[in-house]
Amino acid sequence: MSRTQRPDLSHLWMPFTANRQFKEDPRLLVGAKGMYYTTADGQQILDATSGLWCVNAGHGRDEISTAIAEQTRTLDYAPSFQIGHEDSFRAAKAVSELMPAGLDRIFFTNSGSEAIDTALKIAIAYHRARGDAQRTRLIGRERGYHGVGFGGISVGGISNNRRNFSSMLLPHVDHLPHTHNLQKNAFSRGQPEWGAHLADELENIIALHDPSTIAAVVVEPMAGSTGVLVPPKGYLERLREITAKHGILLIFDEVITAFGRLGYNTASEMLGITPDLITLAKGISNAAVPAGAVAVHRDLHDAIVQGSHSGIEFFHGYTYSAHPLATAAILATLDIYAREDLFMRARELSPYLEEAAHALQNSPHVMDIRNIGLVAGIELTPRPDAPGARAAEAFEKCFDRGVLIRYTADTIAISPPLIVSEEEIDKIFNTLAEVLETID
Ligand code: PXG
Repeated sequence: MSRTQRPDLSHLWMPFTANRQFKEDPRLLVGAKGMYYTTADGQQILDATSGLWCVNAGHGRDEISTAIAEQTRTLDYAPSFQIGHEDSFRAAKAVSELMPAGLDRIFFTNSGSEAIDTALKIAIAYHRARGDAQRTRLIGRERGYHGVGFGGISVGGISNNRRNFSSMLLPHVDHLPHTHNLQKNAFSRGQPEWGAHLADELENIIALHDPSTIAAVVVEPMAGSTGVLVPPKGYLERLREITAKHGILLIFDEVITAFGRLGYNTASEMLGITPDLITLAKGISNAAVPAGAVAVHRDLHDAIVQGSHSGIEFFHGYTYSAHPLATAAILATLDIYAREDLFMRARELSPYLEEAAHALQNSPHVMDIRNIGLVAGIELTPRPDAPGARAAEAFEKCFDRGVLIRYTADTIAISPPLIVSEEEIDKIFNTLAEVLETID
């Protein structure tokens, strides 16, 4: 099939995409380097979203490409069941070194969705291994996004993702209220002051179901894809206290927040709160190869692995768990993060990003701006008859002017690669400011 002609678009069913609309006016990428994508018609697009929150070291990193290319020549694939390859152990150690103390047992997956389902299973298996088999209830949060597996959508709190499947989600799941409140927290910089008490709702849910039935609570420290919801000061601390008090595991979904997005190894490190499990993906491999993982506290691991009589201790895993190309990409990626001190770079740039984002306060339609680390959310007032349409228009107009942004409903999310310069931050927000002036 010729690769010089425009491909036939009809066969691909695109994920989370308005397929009919897209195919009428497709935006096609053909290349990426550093901070920029190249489109099929030769336009350079500044990537203000790190792809989908994942290309933290910037695009087309030679060290990663070389590692992948060499790997595919020396050991293209190795099964991970009852046999191993050396780099899988090296990659697990390298990942564990970035995790909070104790979370140093790593289970590899291929995506964030798989990481979440794996973490939920580990939580259930842990309680069972300790003779607490009645602890099966899971608690997520409204507006949580934990991927698209049945486990992930069950604990997730996004109606659109759940609607078709509402009768067949995991049983015994409850949800905390989300923490978004514009009356109290509009235009907060960093963590909002108001809202720690929303964590107390967990006590009510626990009392309702009885603590002895609850296995785990799962939240994103910062909810990214549902509109950049920054945790109120003290909120996550309180979730940690309450879960610990009742013997309930706390899972942080750090698929977006880990690997420097907030200027630290993890949100957990940034906020000084240690959960029992952390889910990872995206930045773990700079997205060069699909990869994910769960970092598990060694006590959980030991309860399951040492606590088992003999044979396979945990009946779970993927053909591609610790795929050699993924572990090669992970090792090369983590090496770049360390060598270039990119997480510190993100931390140092975050006040600049905060200023640039909040400078949009008086632009048309802006009803909130929020930020943490190298992330900013700009929420627009929805058109009364067409929620989401304003942000969609901003997305298209920014793209036409050479900047890729992301939007969910009417919230625009900015999360550039950690190699972004101050000039590029200016370009992102100046473009957005110009575009907002043109939208009615
Ligand atoms: N957890 C979190 C917190 C995520 O953000 C997943 C799990 C699922 O990961 P996978 O690799 O299975 O997609 C995610 C994914 C967006 C956007 O527009 C965000 C995600 C995926 C696609 C789009 O913000 N996050």
